[in-house]
Amino acid sequence: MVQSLWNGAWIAALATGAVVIFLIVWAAIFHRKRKSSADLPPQVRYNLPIEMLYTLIPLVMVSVFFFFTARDSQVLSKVDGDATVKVKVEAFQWSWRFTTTVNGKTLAPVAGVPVSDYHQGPQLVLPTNSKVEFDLSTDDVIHSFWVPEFLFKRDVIPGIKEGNPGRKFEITTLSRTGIFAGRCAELCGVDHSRMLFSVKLVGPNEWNQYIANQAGSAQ
Ligand SMILES: [Cu+2]
Repeated sequence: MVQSLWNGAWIAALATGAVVIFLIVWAAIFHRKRKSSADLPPQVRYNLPIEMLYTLIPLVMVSVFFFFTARDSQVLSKVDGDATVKVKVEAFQWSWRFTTTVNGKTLAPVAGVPVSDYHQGPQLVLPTNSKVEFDLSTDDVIHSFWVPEFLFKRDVIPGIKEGNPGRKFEITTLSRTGIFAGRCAELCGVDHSRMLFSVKLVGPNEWNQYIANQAGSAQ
């Protein structure tokens, strides 16, 4: 859904750009000042049909952009609250703390320090093909939770109380195993660029093993 919204926006923007560039070039070539006459061409003012046209066309274009963005963001930001895996993401200057709860059982938190390579940052382990709920919070400044591979990013804003739906989002499309880079996408201070982490997506066997290990170390 994110990919097709992105593609659609680019196609619409390129089409708009092509029309605008065509009009500029056409006006520059066919309506340039000609040597033969020194007079100004007829000056048109208050042409109502033309003014209505160039008010209406941008309005229609903005409405189309708005419609598709609003329609998709409503679906993408919907939180059902019934995810079996819930992750509490706490952002701070300058790293992250991840606390995962699986079927009501909370695992040992994973916290990091500023690093220059995302492999060295805190690692969030998640199962593939499950619904995962994220709850984002920060006690200092605005950060932004971003895993580029998710095609999704959400600002982490201080002062938003627990239980506020604006802190939460769900992802159901984590289908591929692997280790994916994550970062902070909101300039948050001197070590902002080192606020790196990784997400490791694992299959069911490895996931069960991970839960068993983490539950043990939490006790
Ligand atoms: Cu940050």
